[in-house]
This record gives sequence, structure tokens and C-alpha cells, in this order.
Amino acid sequence: IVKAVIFDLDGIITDTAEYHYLAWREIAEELGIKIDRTFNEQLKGVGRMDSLNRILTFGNKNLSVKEKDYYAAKKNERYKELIKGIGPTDLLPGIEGFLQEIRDVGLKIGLASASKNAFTVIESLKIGSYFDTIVDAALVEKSKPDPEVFLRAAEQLQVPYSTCIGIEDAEAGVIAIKEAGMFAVGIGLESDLALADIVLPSTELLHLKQIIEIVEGSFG
Ligand code: G16
Ligand code: MG
Repeated sequence: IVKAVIFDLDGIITDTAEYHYLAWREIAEELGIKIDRTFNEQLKGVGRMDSLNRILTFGNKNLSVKEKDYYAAKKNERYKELIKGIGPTDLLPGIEGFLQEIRDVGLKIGLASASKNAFTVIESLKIGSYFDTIVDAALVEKSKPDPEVFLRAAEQLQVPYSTCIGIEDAEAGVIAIKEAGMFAVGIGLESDLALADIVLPSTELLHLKQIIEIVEGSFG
């Protein structure tokens, strides 16, 4: 019954969260707001403008729409500079093997990312050939936890939503997968990802056969 696996990008395929964090920290500092890695957890999987809004709320600061556009664009310029050096060695452990396992059994592979830089990152990691579709923030209206990005990916792959497995590291992403009617695999802490159907502590533990057995066990 499983026909496709749909991946989140940041935190699942590669750890771009660190670069998002470094770029946001600089922008926040310019605005007189101090953010740390603990606060950054709240920005994972959250779109660019939503991230800026959360930082502003955290720092008790108001900006005009024009100013927000300016800082969001500046953050992106900084982020793009920081990710210039990424390559295949930046793939998270086990990911390439897992992609190959999915390919080998003939399931489809999709990407559902909140990032407008998703294509560039996938290209830099040299894994573009594994993906049957890439849906990024430029192609959807609503960001996670809205299911739109996962629904679009399944539509592009031409498979029913209920035959998809979604893989996510962020709570907003897991909610999006469940709202899409898909089986959710969470990577991280059980306490952060309570809504996922299964939670694994690391991408290294992703094995297709095992996951499919659980999916078929729970969905009959
Ligand atoms: C990623 C990151 C978020 C980031 C968002 C937007 O989402 O997790 O921290 O704010 O993309 O990125 P950009 O500014 O590049 O458009 P995902 O869904 O890949 O985890
Ligand atoms: Mg993520």
C-alpha cells in the first residue's frame, strides 16, 4: 500500500538549520535582539517571514512591512553565502543509503520543503536524481503546519495521500504530514514529536523494510 516517501529537507536530508540560525542571529543582532540555539528550535521548519515575525515577537519589536521585507531579504543573502560551501559530505547519516533503498523497490520520492532554497541545496548535495518531485515554498501558499506542501508533493507524484510516508524533524512538519492523511516518521525526540506515528532518534536508523512493516501493521 505504500507508494511514495516524501522528505523534509532541513534536519532530515542535511542540517541547514545551523546556517539558518547563524544568518538569523546576525539579523536579530542588527535589530537589537539576542537569539540563541534554544530559541532557534522554534524556527525549524517555519517559513522565512514567519521566522522573522517570531524573532520580532520574541524581541518585542515592531517593523513595517517594508522593513520586514528588507530584513528577510538580507537574511536570505547571508544564508545563501553560508550554504555556498555545502556538498555531498553534508548529507545526514544514512540518507543516501535510504534513498537508494526506496529507489531499489520502485517507490516514488518527493521533497516537501518550507525553504525557497530547496532546489539549490538538493543540487549542491548532488542527490537531485533521486527525486521524482521537489515542492518548495515558492510553489505553495501556506506553510507548515498546513499540509499543503505535502499534498502538492503527493499530487505531483500521482499517488493517493494515504499511500505516502512523510519524514520530518519539526513539530510543525509532523502536524502537516498528519493533516495530509499520511504516515508520519519523526526524527528527533519523542517528547517533541508526539504526533508522529513513529519516532527515531537519528536518520541513521531509517530503514525502509522496517518502516513499511509498521505502516502495514497499523493501517492493515
Ligand atoms: C526550512 C527551515 C526553516 C527555514 C525555512 C525557509 O524548512 O527549517 O528554518 O526558515 O526552510 O527557508 P528559506 O528562507 O530558505 O526559504 P524545511 O521545511 O526544509 O525544514
Ligand atoms: Mg525540517
